[in-house]
Amino acid sequence: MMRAAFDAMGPWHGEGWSDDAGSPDDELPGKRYRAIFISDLHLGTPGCQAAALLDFLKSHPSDYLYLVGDIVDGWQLRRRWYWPQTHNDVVQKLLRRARKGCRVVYVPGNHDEFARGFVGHQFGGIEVVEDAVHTTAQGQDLWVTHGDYFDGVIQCAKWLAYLGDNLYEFTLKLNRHLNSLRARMGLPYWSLSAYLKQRVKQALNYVTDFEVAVASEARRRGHHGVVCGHIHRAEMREINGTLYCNDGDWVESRTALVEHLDGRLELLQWAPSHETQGQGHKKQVSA
Ligand SMILES: [Mn+2]
Repeated sequence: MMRAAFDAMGPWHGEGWSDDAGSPDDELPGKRYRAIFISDLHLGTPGCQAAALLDFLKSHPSDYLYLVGDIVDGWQLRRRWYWPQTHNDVVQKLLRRARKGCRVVYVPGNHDEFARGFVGHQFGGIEVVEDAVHTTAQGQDLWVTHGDYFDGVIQCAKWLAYLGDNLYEFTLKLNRHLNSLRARMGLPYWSLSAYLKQRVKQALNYVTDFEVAVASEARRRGHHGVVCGHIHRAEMREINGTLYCNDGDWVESRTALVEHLDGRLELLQWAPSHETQGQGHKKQVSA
């Protein structure tokens, strides 16, 4: 596997960020982060919230920008071509960022698996890697991967849940027959369905299964934590001593994981300006 480890490198921007002042896509005044992690933009689909993403990127310069997979939705584009100007603007913004000295690292996902054919190469300064290791300013090693390799776990759980669901319907019937039989035999009521419902609930918990699987693989590889996407569910928490971060998506939740200059990690949800009557505004999701 190709891997990028950039910890040894210092900051690569000087005071150079103002050199594009006056150009049409000026950075909006906003907080600078050490690193930004975004995934599941799904450019090329009507669901992609490209305008909000542009606002977010313009408002927050960073030393590192990780594109954690499903950036362009090759699956959807193959079925139906959809590429409005705002999606172009996002691509241009990313290229411009790389040109201006931001280290842009692209870890492809399953919807943009075509990019996996270009691992080890770079285009316009954007490096394509299979996965990466980001070291925070506090010295934490974070494994950066999209997360679709863990679909096996989810698929299996989904299948179990489906089986469980049908089984549940069946057991409701069985429960009635069983208990009328038990009553005739003078035995107390016992809920087979309640018992199985609990089992189905456990099977349905595939989000948790995914999170645990990703975190334990990160631990197995010797990292302090992991940054992934894929399931469109932003989250940041410790799982058995490993930091699990999911940066969410830009289809539904408009979320990003950011590393502050001091190494602190934070999950942000971006609210576009029309929702807040002013500058783009962010709120903390969890810490
Ligand atoms: Mn995905």
